[in-house]
Amino acid sequence: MKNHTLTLALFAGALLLAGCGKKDDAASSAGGSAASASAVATLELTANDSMKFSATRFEVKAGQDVKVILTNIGSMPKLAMGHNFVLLKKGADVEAFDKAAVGAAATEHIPANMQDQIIAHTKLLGPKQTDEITFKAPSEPGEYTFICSFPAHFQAGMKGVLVVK
Ligand SMILES: [Cu+2]
Repeated sequence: MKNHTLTLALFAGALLLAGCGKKDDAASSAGGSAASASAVATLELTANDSMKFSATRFEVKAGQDVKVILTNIGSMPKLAMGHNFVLLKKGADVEAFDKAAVGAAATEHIPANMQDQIIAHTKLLGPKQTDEITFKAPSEPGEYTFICSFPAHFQAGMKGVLVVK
């Protein structure tokens, strides 16, 4: 019985890996054509001591290279008011992710066991800090949620959507 469960788990894992690989391939091939047609989409946003992102909606093209620049313009200490930008995959359980993130202080509120739900994320930023990340937009059009995974911030409304056209 145990072996059977383990086999199933391994099989599911292999499927996930295979799925990821395929997606990456699709993204890079789609990105190849998109990149030549369009420049990098640069998304600048700030986060403040009132737990607000300066922008909550961005539009990009499928497979486009995306650069996110997040700046924490607040002045409260990082331990009390840190901010990050975490873009989740389609179908990710945002509520569950956020709950898990609360207990993930050791990894700056990025839950290690839910890395597979993340497309990209910045570092957790203290006051006046900036982080810049680049990634390829998903090849599948749709709406992708981003959040700040610092405890209580998502619940307070620190979230937005990346619309892939
Ligand atoms: Cu925050």
